[in-house]
Amino acid sequence: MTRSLRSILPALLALAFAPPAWTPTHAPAPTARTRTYYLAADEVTWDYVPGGQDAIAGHPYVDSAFFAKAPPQVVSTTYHKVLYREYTDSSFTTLKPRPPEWAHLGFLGPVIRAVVGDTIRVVFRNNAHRPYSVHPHGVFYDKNSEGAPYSDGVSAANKTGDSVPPAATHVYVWPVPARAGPGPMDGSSVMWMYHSHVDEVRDINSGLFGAMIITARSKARTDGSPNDVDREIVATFAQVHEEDSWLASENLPSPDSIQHLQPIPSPSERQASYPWFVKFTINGFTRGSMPLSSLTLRRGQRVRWYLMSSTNDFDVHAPHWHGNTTLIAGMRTDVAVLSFMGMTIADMQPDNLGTWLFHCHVSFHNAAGMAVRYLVTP
Ligand SMILES: [Cu+2]
Repeated sequence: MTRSLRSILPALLALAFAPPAWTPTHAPAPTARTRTYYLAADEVTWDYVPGGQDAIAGHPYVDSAFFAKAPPQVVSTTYHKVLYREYTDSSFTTLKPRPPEWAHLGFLGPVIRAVVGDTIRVVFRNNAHRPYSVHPHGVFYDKNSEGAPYSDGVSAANKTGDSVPPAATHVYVWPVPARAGPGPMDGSSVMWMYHSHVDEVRDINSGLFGAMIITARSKARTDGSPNDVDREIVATFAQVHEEDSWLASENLPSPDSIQHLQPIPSPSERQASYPWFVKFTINGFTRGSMPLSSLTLRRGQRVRWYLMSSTNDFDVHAPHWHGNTTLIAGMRTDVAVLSFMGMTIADMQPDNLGTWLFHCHVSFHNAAGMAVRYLVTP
């Protein structure tokens, strides 16, 4: 063997026994791109208790359980609402089917997903009868993509996204910088909400809100989902005030009958007269009406729960899982804390088989139906 061959032999051997250069040790992080979503505000009917069963108690649904001091009343569970719905393209003719793993989203808009470094583009069509918008939390936006009208020194022509009239379309552009992605103490993904903000309270009570999930680039699959999570769930704890919806006049009975339903005889009985048209929901489901099939997990799965709340008085919640525990910011718990429009992430690896309660631990929220069930299978 020549001296020169001897000198390069170790390198040759290393090459011969090294894994091929193209063998990936991890799936490569996806390259940055623009992710376009076609989102419409549609007026649709939503039933808070499809099937009419109180799945928690195991008997037909009765709306009066919380209002024990008031005489039993029949209050409709069905309301005309304005919801964000996803379409396949800019023609807004074909609804994008919601995949089974997101069936639990209920009345929420679709999950908008992106990876740090991407740009989100939301083509928003207002199919409803008054102006609405899409206001995102967390991601970067200029004034034309903020979706919230207020006095900010910007001309109306340069902030047309603040209030999109009926039948109009607006394109929101939201870059996703590092500060919109996971922070030092976060896991591989974070959640932000998006909602209409022309009249924040009435728009949200009408139904216009949803969730965005942003994944760290080094932890993202090609579809943008976090590669160390097997199952993602979004759960919004919302006390929906139907009397504050823009569609209240067509949903609610006449003022006379509302008065009949809400006697306010004295301050001491105020709790008993709490408005009848408030729905205590998780994703628009109340008293266990979220189908169990939509919240079915497997033992050992790495499950990420993205929790958020809504904007009304008393929209402070204590999501509690029976049967399994979670990690929130690295700390073990089975009760999360949500303040108004709060967002929290809990990671669970279920080890306990069976059907389990998932409910708000605020006593009157729980009593009024803010509860669903989840199933852990082998
Ligand atoms: Cu609650």
